Amino acid sequence: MSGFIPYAFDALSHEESTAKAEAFYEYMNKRRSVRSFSDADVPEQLIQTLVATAGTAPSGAHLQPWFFAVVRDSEIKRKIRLAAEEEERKNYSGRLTDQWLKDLEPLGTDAHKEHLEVAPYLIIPFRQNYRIEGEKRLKNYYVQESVGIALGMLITAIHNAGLVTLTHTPNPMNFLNTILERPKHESPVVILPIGYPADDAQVPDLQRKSLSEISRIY
Ligand code: IYR
Repeated sequence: MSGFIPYAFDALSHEESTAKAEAFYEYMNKRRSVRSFSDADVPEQLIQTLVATAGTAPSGAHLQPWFFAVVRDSEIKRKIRLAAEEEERKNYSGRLTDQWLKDLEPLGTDAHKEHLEVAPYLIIPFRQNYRIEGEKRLKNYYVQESVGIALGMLITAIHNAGLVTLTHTPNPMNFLNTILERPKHESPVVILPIGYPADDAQVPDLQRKSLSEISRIY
């Protein structure tokens, strides 16, 4: 069939697959959202490789409806921090429901977002709600799903590279379009600070649901 090439398949035995899957699970189970960062630098090329990995995600009709803004400039990081903290102050002092605040309590979060300036990089994935071709505005498909998958792959790549991150979602977050000069058909999805954990970084003592709670074999 034209436009098709053979799939480059690396066959593994069941034993190899099982060993790889178990080792990967053990490693992924160590991933944690880290909220206190060191200011230690990360090579730019490494960040680029992580973004390239996110860009390998499957997407609706292979339209790849994403854009990743990578911020290393401290002035821009400062602007993002100030704008995010302004929104978060409103969230924590009235915009979030009492139940929501109660649900957040174990995480120890508040409106203070120092990590947005301390971490050497911020990555802000944007979803492209539609695409523009010449004068035409064309539909993208399964945009949320596609970008969600790419984001999951980015977080996995970050952890795999021995770095830490945190998914920060100030709400509303359209200030990011202004600061990062992104067009209006794009919406920011999350802010990911990326770097190394602070020496004294702590994480909440959380438990993950068991396999039987999250799954059933039919
Ligand atoms: N966006 C706020 C509140 C917040 C909301 C959820 I859902 C979290 O899992 C964590 C925090 C903040 O970033 O502090």
